[in-house]
Amino acid sequence: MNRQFDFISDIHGCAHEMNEMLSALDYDHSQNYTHPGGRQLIIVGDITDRGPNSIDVIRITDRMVKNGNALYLPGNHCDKLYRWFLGRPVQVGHGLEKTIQEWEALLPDKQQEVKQKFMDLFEQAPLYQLFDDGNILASHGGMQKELIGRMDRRTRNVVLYGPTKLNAEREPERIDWATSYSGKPFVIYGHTPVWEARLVDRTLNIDTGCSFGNKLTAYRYPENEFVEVPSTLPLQPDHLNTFSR
Ligand SMILES: [Mn+2]
Repeated sequence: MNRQFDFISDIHGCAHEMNEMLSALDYDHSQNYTHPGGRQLIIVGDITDRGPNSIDVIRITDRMVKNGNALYLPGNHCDKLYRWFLGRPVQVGHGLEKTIQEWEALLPDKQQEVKQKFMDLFEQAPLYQLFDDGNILASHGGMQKELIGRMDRRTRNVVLYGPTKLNAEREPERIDWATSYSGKPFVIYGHTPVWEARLVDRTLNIDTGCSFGNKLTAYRYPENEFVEVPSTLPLQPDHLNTFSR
């Protein structure tokens, strides 16, 4: 029998809502978050930044991945935190400052432990993942037909940042790629916060802006069901995108 999955994305330091979601989905907190039905949680990137408890989200993710109860995929915020841990020059903003602040407040041995957990998670994560004999594909920023099966630099950029085009200033700008996606797998992604999970043709955006005060959404496969947990953070409507379809 094929395994059953629960996809969530863009937890962004919202450990409280993540725990609520795990309870709602019946993952057992006392058993390393094992699901009694053998389900697996698929975390589609951006586990840290903006929210109040990024360190806890790293710990829970690490524990679930180590016990086989979750698969973690990277997002652009994860990539930035990874590069910061490596000591590379990164612009600290867009919520990364909160994660750093939380991490710096830890005792040195805890700092080392959390850093190691996160680095291991990031280094061992696949860029994106196919499920159910290639019927489903999960990728943080989205996907394009011609990139499926590839692991090169361009694919990495699309996975982390979503498909972009160069604007008049020759800077990359996000495009609404979902309306023209023509690949075979059904793509589950996040990265662009929306008010409600957004289904367009064979694409599903499940980033419902928990860190911006909206909600955390899980998509259950193959049941094709949604489970939602309201955010406890103040609502920031300006950060939630509205699309015409
Ligand atoms: Mn993102």
